[in-house]
Amino acid sequence: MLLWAAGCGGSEFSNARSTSGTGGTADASAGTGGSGAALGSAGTGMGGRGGVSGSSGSGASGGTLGAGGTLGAGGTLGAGGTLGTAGTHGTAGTLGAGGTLGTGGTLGSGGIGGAGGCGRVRPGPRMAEVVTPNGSYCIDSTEVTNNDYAAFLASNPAPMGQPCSWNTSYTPSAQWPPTDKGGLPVAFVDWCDAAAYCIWAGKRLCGRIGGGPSAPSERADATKSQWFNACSAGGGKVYPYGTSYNGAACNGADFGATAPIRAGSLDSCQGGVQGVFDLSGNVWEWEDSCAGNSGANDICQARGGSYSSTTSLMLRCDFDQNFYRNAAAVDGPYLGFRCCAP
Ligand SMILES: [Ca+2]
Repeated sequence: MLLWAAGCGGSEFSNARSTSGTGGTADASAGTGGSGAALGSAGTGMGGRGGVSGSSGSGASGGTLGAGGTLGAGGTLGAGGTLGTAGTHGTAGTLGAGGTLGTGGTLGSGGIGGAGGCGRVRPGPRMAEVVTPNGSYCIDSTEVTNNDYAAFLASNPAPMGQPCSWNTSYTPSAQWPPTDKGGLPVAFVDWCDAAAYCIWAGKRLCGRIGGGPSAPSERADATKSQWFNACSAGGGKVYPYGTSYNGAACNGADFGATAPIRAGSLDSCQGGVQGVFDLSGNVWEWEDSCAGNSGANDICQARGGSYSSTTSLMLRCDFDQNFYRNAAAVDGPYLGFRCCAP
């Protein structure tokens, strides 16, 4: 979302409010500014547009675009700003005033593109940004719901190739169409249904930080597994809400609901990333982490436990449950998914 590729002042920015060449400011999630590059000769230089273009910040407002440059001989224009790291549900940044026409000024460089893009409008749940030392990514704030999944089916999605060429239908194997479409997590889906949905939504099934699948051996490695990193807040938590088990926090068997609840409806089950819900309990969540890449009988992992998980162990962030890729004999009302990006 590079709003300003380079300074280009002139009369269009003659209503400058600023005489300073500095760029604008960004919110806390904004990146750092690029420096200005010299340009222009005396008498003909053009005002640059520096500043910061905040994009959607995580829970914050975007940055502002800095003011332009100065008028006068030898004046300098503001250094280019930065484009804020994109995040979730932030507001767009505002534009600063343009620079005035100067002579011999320097032209500010453009900003730096934001890394996240989690706030971009995509089908399915709103996404939250997860920042890690190994790179940032986005994760769905909730499990994918029946409503979300119905939109996918309505698109008449095409079959996938291997390892999913055996999967000729994306329709859940039971309870479809759902009697209650109101935000309950979709279930009765196999790995390929989940993967195809995420691709359709411009996302991917949560896998390895940086791209590709996460190896099953990396299930509790916060530097590798997107799902685990988000659940454990970078490895610092055992459960998304803390280090000690609380049977009343999330929808495991101890919660007593005995069925899935509306995705994201339980405030006490928020975390490890702020604004992300139900990483423990409600429904298991397929992960892009399989042993083998052959087809229906590959062993793939699901994460987080479900409403029917009777032990705290199964509801931990570092636990994984093995299922066949085609979910044969085990797909049920307790098995769903969420997506990540990129
Ligand atoms: Ca869950």
